[in-house]
Amino acid sequence: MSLPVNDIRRLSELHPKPQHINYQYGTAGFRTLGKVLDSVLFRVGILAALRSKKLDGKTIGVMVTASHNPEPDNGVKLVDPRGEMLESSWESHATVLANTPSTDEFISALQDFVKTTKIDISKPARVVYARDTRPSGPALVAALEDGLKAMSAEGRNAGVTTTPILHYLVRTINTKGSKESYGTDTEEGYYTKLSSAFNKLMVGRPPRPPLVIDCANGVGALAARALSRYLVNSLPVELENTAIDTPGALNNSCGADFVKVNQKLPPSLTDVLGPCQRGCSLDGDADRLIYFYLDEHREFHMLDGDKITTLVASFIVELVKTVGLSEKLKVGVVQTAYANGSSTKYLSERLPVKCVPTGVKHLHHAAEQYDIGVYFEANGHGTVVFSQPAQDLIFSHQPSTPTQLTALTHLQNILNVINQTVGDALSDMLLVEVVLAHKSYGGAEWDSLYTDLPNRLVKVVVPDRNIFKTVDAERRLVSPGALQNKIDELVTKYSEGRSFVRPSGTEDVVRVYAEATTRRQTDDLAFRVAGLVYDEAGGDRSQRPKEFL
Ligand code: NG1
Ligand code: ZN
Repeated sequence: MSLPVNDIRRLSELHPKPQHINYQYGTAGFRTLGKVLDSVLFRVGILAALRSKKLDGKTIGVMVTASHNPEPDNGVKLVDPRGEMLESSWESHATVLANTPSTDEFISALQDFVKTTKIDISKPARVVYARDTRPSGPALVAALEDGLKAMSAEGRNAGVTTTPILHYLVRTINTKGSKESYGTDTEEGYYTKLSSAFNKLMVGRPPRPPLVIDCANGVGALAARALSRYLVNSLPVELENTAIDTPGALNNSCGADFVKVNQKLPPSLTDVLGPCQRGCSLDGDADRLIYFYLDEHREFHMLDGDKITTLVASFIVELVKTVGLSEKLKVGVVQTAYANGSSTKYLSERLPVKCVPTGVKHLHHAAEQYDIGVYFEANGHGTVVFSQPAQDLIFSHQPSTPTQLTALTHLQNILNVINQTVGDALSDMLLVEVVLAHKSYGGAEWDSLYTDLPNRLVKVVVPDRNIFKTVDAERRLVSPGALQNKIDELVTKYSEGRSFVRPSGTEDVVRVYAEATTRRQTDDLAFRVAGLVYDEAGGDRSQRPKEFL
């Protein structure tokens, strides 16, 4: 059997590739302005079908979203059968196929690809797809559906939903009826799985003051509302920034990225959040979560992905110890270079900690090397993964005391609250709430585990970010030239100074991170390094942003 070339040709003509645009499948799939993604979505539809055929008809996921990015942006990424990110070797195939200029060249690239990758076209193709609330979403989904149609793939439209729910659906569909069954393959199945485990964990805990959830005016608003119906007796919530139909509102002065980058409360919550009340922000597709609270002087305190890691990992370690399984279940943590130095210090004194390059796939894979791996990016994206033997042990172990039995039951329920496929703001939120309730912590007690070093993240626009090459989990540059030496020299002048530079995988910029002991020193270091980057990358000196000194 060969590719249905006629159908592909006919439908491809409806989705021509714009000239002069070079697409790249980056760490979060293809991501750029929604209005230039039509041809990409059509081609991704075809690629998803081929991926499914290659994997013997397993269901592949496609998510249409641009996450925390501005509303006019959109994007698309593929999800592999266990709910994890697309295998990296296929990322470059995706890039090649998206960039072939004409229908004829696209078809011949497809034919080469099918041959070299040894794809059996006669196999079935199954794809489940969803989108976030972006206005460009419906048209992009229609283009994706044309790609599926061209391949006669079986498509299941999961509608408007969060990225982590789509990942959950992919995993549940593919494990249905097997020993590794992960739940019911519906949104309702997701809410039921998470909430029933959560509700069991909250039995007997004192009532909690309401949690304010900033939904970023995105799809998280729909999911948080649906989930809250299952939490009436366990967790009172107040949903804010739920305007999913207001043009321009998505991620605008709200959401997890706004809070993390600006290190302040979304203005819309100023009159909502009371002193000592907990709040949290989701991002535009609800896979990132940042907590915060105001102290009694109404001063803002942020609890980011590093703080979540610390809270969650410590609690799991305690439970494992109480159950008496410390020898058999090793808990480890995975971070990136963006983790606050204080968090790395605190965690390394207690647990194995690994640093990997940015991008969920790196974190996820490293976490899978532990029996129980906790990973979070500082920006609030993360989860906990349990190896299959660890899960089997947790569900088969025979405790010898009532205390052990209680701890084991908690561990079993914790496992069901967690969305192991990918970072999931709502699942992570439930997990955090469980730990806070069990430890009787408010925001301040949680925050006091360690004190963040002041930090600053700056973007630098350069003519070509690809000249920036890094090593050592992105902590050191090997190109361009002597830039790393200059950074090293600068950093020594700052107490507890740390700074690194890497090209973004999702935006056409270079990112500069800096931390030091005071806010002033941190900002100074960040902007000086940004200035070095700008000069070294051939930026026009007269255009150099004034804050780069
Ligand atoms: P890039 O643009 O490669 O820095 C950003 C985030 C990543 C990850 C991806 C995917 C930072 C510094 N970087 O990547 O952590 O979340 O987006 O969305 O937060
Ligand atoms: Zn996101």
